[in-house]
Amino acid sequence: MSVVGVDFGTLNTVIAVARNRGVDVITNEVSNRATPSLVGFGPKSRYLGEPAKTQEISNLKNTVSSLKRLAGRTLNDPDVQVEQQFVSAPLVDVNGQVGAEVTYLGKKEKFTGTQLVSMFLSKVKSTASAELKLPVSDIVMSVPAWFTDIQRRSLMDAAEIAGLKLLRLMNDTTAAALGYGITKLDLPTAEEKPRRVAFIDIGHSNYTCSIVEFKKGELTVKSTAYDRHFGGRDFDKALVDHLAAEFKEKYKIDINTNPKALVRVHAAAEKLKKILSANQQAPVNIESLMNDVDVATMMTREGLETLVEPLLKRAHVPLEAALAEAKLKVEDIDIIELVGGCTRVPALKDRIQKFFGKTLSFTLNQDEAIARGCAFSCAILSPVFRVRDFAIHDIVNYPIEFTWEKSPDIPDEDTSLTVFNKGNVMPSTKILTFYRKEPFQLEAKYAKPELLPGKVNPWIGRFSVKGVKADSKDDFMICKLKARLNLHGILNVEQGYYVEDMEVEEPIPEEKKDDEKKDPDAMDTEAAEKPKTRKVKKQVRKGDLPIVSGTSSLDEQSKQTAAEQESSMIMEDKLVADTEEKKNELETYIYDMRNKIDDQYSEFASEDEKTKLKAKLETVEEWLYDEGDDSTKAIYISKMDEIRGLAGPIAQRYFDKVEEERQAAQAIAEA
Ligand code: ATP
Ligand code: K
Ligand code: MG
Repeated sequence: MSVVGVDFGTLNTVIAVARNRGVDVITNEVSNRATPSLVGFGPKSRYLGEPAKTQEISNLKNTVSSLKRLAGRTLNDPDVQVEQQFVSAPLVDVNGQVGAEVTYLGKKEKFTGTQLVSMFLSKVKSTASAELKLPVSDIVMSVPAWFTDIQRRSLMDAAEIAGLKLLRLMNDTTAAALGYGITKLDLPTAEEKPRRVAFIDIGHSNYTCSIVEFKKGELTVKSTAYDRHFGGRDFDKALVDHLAAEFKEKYKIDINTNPKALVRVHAAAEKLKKILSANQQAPVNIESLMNDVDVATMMTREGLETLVEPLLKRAHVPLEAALAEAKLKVEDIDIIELVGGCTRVPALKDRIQKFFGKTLSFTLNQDEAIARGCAFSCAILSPVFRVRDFAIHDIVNYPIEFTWEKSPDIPDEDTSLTVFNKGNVMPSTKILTFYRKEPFQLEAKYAKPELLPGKVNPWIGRFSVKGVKADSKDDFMICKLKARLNLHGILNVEQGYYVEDMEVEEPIPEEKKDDEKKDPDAMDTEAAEKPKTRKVKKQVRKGDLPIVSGTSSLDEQSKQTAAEQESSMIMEDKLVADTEEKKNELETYIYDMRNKIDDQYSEFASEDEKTKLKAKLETVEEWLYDEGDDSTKAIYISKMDEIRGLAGPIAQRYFDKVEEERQAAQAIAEA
């Protein structure tokens, strides 16, 4: 069984696998260690990952990016309106969730954010299994810490649709923290002062700071703060706006009216930004950007810093918030670890360093730390792998409350309770007690909607508790409900049961004196005495209460349908890829035979055979450039067979001759 960690980024996705020797980041089909998080749609198939990037500029309307930031959101959410600035395909509403409308197989189709993510995860799955040469199922994937229940459920559904078993949805910075802690051999012991590390992740779209305490074998997240709209793409956008204004003035072209030009300038801006991280200035040259105009300009690092000053001014905000929430001061932080591509920007490093007044640490691989942390987590959770356990205590970022209708029999009962507070440990289970004579319902929702991203609906779920009734004396049933904020950061009411108050007899725990404890013989004499007991009131579990849950997760039927749809799209993509491969093979074979027939095969074919073969090569080649340009796999194979019918016997004679010579040479050598 495979053990896989996935850092599903807004721009790039990194896949790490745990093997016996340790954790490695794997490369994709073009040997890159990161895969573009992109999905494209074409007339015959989809393009996932690298191929999606290759066709992006020529197929903007049918290419979708920002996948994870769409999952579980709604079209009218102001956050999603921000996303549309970065996504070239039109975003639309699909049954209450935001999705994209694209032209696929010649038809207009709408796919939800969940489906788009599942398509990309199918690709992640095939990339990982191609590298591991094993089927891949168990994965741990990272998400921004600010993701809510509905976003997390959408990602869980997407993974399931793609045929993956998500063992844990792990917060980005927590994954980085695990990767950090699990490899350190010098963590403080339980009695010592914990080591406090600030993990700062600034990626393409968001910025997170977590303060984490480490002791031997465990990590505890003390606080997490974030800016959902702060990342490399905002730097790119600032550069693009600047360049657009400059080109308008200098060249009288408006790139904002030309989507293709805009995307090309975006790509140039990202490249420019990266160069300016290492150099003081850099040129921008784009040929024939639009209206046949070539553009050329220069940019300095200082110029870029001036453009992004509004962003840089905000750089301390998540840091301050994380410290305040952890009730710590900058002096309390021992180490500041930076991850995420955007932490390479010198001005940002500068601001962060000034804030802490301490040298920053870059001991983790900035691009791979999160994927590696996820792979470690997967190894810990996987039954087939043996790793030292490392306890992870994450934190609740949004308080969750339960509400219910007042019981008609208990007039002064409260009707709501905040069960998970901000700052509580996560995962966590809480037992709720209700006194009821009839089945009842409760609802879970986020207690402070103003903390949620954009316009996320605070509603989490409705839970109906069945099988509740009064007992024979018309007394209340004491109902216990197990509410769990699980490993993924998702809330469920996992179990219901009822109890009865009963008087039970139990042994009195004896307090032993210290010297007695040390004397092994004392145990024997004690055991000989009859233990003293006492009567206590206890709640004894009597039976289960079934719970029917309604949450934002897809129902089984919809998931099944989506999974079948995904499988058939995978088959179609594969057929198209195989067809293309057969066509290429045929082209190569024609080219190869044409060379050989007048070269090494020449003396093994009669004139008549040569003429026939050459004629065949010519007709098939003509066919290939004509109607054969877009044919089926079976027909390409049959054309290949037709040529082989003529070329095969000639090639055979050649190989026989080669073999004869080899044997003769061997005989001489052995003589
Ligand atoms: P997110 O975490 O926001 O979902 P992500 O995980 O895809 O996004 P990363 O891979 O961490 O993001 O970082 C990508 C960003 O880092 C891009 O904006 C990229 O341009 C930027 N980046 C990468 N290298 C450099 C560099 N040398 N200088 C400046 N920026 C860089
Ligand atoms: K990434
Ligand atoms: Mg990231």
